[in-house]
Amino acid sequence: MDETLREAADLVATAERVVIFTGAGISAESGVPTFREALTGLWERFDAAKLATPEAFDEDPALVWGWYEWRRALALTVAPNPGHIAATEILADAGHATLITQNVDDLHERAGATGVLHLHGSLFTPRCSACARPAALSPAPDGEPGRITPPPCDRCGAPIRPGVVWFGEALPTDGLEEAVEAAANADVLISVGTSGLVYPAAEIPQVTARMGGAVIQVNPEPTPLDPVARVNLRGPSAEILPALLRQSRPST
Ligand code: BJW
Ligand code: ZN
Repeated sequence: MDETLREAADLVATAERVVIFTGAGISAESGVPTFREALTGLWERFDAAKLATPEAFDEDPALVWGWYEWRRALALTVAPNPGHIAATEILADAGHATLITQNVDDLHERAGATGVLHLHGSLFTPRCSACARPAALSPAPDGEPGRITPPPCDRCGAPIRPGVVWFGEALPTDGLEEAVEAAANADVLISVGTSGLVYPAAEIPQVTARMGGAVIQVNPEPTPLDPVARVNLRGPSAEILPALLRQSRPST
């Protein structure tokens, strides 16, 4: 048996407080493109980092709204993969568990997770770009992505925007505080499928390590978190997380 998997499984099996911290990589095997890898479809023509900004929305709201509506439609057609399901089960086995995600899809919830902390918001909570009034979702668009004029706010008429956190915007204060506290108190934090480049979220595993907890990283590629992680499990999360779950449970 692989020694690094055994070491990670022992850490998980003996931990009282477990945090799982996820990024785009956990949804990759469900068919949701990540941010910093080869982009497909619409993503090929536009730089995700430039579209995910308030400046892009101000300059061309129909382009940005159309891109997010296309992503919402895509998120509705895909399903949680074995990585999402194993994450839910690993947390269900722990005495005290927290799931923190940077993802704006709802695949953790659809895999049965509850109380998920969404640090970068959600594709499913649009709001007014001026007065922040929550807006109703219209039916998701069919077919090819394209420009869609955002609907006006019921209250003030300003364009509706996606309920996500763009570059330069503050993360939700309550969610971030809860996430930092859970990371600080974690015996084990499992970081899954994140490049660790976007702050302040990238600080979360570092907090666990600084406070003496063990960080396990699941990623097919090296990241800046490698030297901080007690164990680096190289591979796709839809394979590694189910293996970690199996290995961390007492054999019958
Ligand atoms: C697999 C896999 C498989 C592939 N299995 N793994 C400190 C230093 C430097 C800069 C900053 C700093 N503090 C703040 C900043 C600025 C900025 C920032 O971090 N910039 C850096 C890029 C340089 N941060 C911000 O602006 C943040 N706001 C802020 O700081 O506000 C301050 C403020 C305070 C008070 C008032 C006002 C302001 C906000 C950041 C928001 C990020 N938003 C996005 C878009 C969300 C909406 C959307 O989805 O469109 O969030 S950007 C994008 O990156 C998205 C993601 O959640 C986030 C992280 O990406 P993630 O998840 O790591 O994905 P990838 O694609 O990068 O990596 C995928 C990984 O998966 C790879 O490693 C693969 O190998 C792996 N993988 N297949 C497992 N099968
Ligand atoms: Zn409004």
